[in-house]
Amino acid sequence: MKQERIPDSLDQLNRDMTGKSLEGHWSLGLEDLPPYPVTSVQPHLWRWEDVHESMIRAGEVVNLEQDAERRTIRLLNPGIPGGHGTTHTIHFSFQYVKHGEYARAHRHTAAAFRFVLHGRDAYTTVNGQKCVMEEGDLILTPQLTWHDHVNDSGAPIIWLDGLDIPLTQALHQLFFEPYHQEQQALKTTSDEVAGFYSHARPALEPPMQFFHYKWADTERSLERLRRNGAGRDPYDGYLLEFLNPVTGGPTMPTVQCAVQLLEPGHETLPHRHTSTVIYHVYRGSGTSIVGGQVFEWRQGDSFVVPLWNQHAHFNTSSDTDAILLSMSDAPVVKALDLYREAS
Ligand code: 1HN
Repeated sequence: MKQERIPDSLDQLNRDMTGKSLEGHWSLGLEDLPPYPVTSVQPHLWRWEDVHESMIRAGEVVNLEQDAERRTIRLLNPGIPGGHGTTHTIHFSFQYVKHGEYARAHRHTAAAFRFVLHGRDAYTTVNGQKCVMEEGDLILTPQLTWHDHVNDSGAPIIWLDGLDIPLTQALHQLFFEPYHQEQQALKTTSDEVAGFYSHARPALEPPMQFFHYKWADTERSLERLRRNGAGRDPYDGYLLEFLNPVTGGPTMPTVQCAVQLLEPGHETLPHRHTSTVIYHVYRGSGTSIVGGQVFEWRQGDSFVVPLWNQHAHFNTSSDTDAILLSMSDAPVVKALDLYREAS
C-alpha cells in the first residue's frame, strides 16, 4: 500500500530543526536590523561626590588583606542590566589605598591603566619597574604584565582604573594569575630590565620607561599643542593621545587613552562615531550633550558616550581650562574595520 506523505510546514520544520541544534536563515530576523549601529549602553554621568563617599566608607569597612584583592568602586552602566561594565567593552573604577597598605601582585589578560587623581608617592610595580605616582600620571599595565601597588607615602591615594575587562570577557579570554609573592622585587638597572623583556615578548614590549607617562610631560605637550593653534581638533579641542612609542600605535592594543583641553568658553562641533568613550573630568567644569542628554560636569565626574551617539563638549567657564581624560575602544573597532564617523 502506498504511504501517505503528511504535508510539511515551516513551523514543523523549525521545531524539528531546533531539536537538532539547527536554525534556518528565515529565523535570524535580519530584515529587522537598523541601518546604523545600536547599543543598549546608555549615556550616563557619575558624580564625584557619590563615588568619593562610597570609597571613603569602603576605606573603613574593606580590609585589603581579608576582603578584597583591590579596594575599587566600579561605575556600572544602567543599560547593561546584571552586567559589570561601564560600557560593553570598557570598565572604569576608582581605587583607594591608605598609607601602609598594598594591593598584592597579580596579572591578567585584561589591559589596564591607572590615572592618578589625589595623592602622590605611592607606587605601582609593573614587571619589576617601580612607577612612583604623581597627580595626572598615567601608568599602564598591559595584557599579562605583573602589577602590584604599594602606598608608603604617609597619606591615602586615589586613582582611576581603566580596563578592557568586558571586551576580554566577551571574547572568553579573561584569565588571572596571582604572583608567587605578595609584592614583586624591584628591577633597578636597565640591563636587568632589558633581559626581563627579551625573555617575554621582545618585538612588542614597550621600553620600560613607557609604562609611565608623567603628568609634567603630558601638560607640556598640551601647552605646545595650544600654542600651535592649528592643533585644535574641531570635535575634541586640544586632543593628545597616549601612543605606544615602539609601535606608534594606540596606548595598548585594545585601549586608546587621551587627554583633551578645552579652553574657557570653547564649544566643540557635534559628531558621532562607532567607538565608545568614557570621560573623566580631571580639571574644570562644563557641559556635554550626549545623544540628546545634557550632562553638566565638574571636576571628578565621569560620563559615557556610547557608540553612534551624537556628542559635543562645552567649557562653560570664562576663565578656567577644562581637561578631560578619556578611554576609548577605538583600537579594536578600527582593527576590525568597523570604525565610522559622521557629523
Ligand atoms: C585590577 O587588577 C586592578 O590591579 C584594578 O589595580 C581594578 C578591576 C577588575 C579586575 C581587576 C588593579 C580591577 C582589577
